[in-house]
Amino acid sequence: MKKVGIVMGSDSDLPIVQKAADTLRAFGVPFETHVYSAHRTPAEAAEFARGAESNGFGVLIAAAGMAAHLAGAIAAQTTLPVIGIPCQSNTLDGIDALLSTVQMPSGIPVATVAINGGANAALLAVEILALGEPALAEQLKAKRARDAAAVLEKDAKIAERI
Ligand code: RP5
Repeated sequence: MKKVGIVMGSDSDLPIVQKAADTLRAFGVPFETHVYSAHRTPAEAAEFARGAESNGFGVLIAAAGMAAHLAGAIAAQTTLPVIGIPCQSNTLDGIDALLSTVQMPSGIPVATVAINGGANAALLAVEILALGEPALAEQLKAKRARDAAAVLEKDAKIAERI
């Protein structure tokens, strides 16, 4: 199975990235995690992205906050699908990172998830890999069924709590 590459702009993004890593681990999807910044270590970030396809990656996830151009900078160096996670910072609540990540000019797409959306970034990566991995597709369907059952269980109990 192809790997998922997770790049974060700083180790301060780790709490968000951890949700992505936990989700990938739950699906048994292999992944690698790196700290490469688009502005502090641009050469390393670009080199990782340029070599990702030949190094066995199928999808890349890039998490960054503030003026978050990491996902776009990674996407510029590869035709692998890139998923951006805008990370919340103290000053603008993540709106800065959301707009920086989602507003890519035409030609270089970044599939942007919600602010701090680590779990959804991983689920989207699994969905992409599942196109060529029927067993993963079955796992995704099973998870949806479990999630739905959990909601219906809450529905059945909600009257007792009011
Ligand atoms: C971004 O700046 C990082 O992705 C992080 O979200 C933010 C702050 O980085 P640190 O100053 O905590 O290293 O590049």
